[in-house]
Amino acid sequence: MGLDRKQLRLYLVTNSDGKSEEEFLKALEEAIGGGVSFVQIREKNKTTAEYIDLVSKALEITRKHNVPLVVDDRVDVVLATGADGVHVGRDDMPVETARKILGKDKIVGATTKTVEQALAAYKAGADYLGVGAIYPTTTKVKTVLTSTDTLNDICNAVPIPANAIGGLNKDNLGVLKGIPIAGVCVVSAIMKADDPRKAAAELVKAIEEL
Ligand code: TZP
Ligand code: MG
Repeated sequence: MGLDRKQLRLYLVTNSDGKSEEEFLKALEEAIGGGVSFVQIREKNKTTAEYIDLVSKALEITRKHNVPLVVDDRVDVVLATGADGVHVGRDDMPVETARKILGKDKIVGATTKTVEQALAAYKAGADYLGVGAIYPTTTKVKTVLTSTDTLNDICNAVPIPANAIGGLNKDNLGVLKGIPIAGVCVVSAIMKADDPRKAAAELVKAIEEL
């Protein structure tokens, strides 16, 4: 599946902790209704069977709305469910290996924190990059900050699209102004919102104003 840069504009990384399956799937569909254009399912506390089940159900929603869905880290879950691709972090499967296993038609995204890592991920076959954390985040305990200067350098160094991630919300995107990102990735700003549809719509507006 070819990835269009525009699809990365509002990228939701999910976290179903604290939500029933029904609540989680409803939040996902509402968020897409509000403007989420790309979804990454990221679960750290599920068994493989539970993970496959949740991704299969999430795919029914994302397919209906024509939104790509990738799975954090788990190439096996992508193969089992037919999801659109995988997102690999620094300690996950190497991009080259994920690309080899999934083939050219699946999406492979990678987290990078330096220009060197970004160039390596691009050469290894990544379709897009996630860069951060821009701000401190409570979602991921083990992460280091990436400066907006580095984000800008990465965007200019690689021909593939790059997104900003980490502690971002509708009120603090100003630091990204002028940086040629494809979009913004969020977890809490949508997953912890009382109204995920409204939260997504407000984020889209803030991104458009950049
Ligand atoms: N990678 C870098 S920061 C982050 C990930 C997965 C978490 C971002 O979560 P939030 O809640 O949007 O700060
Ligand atoms: Mg990961």
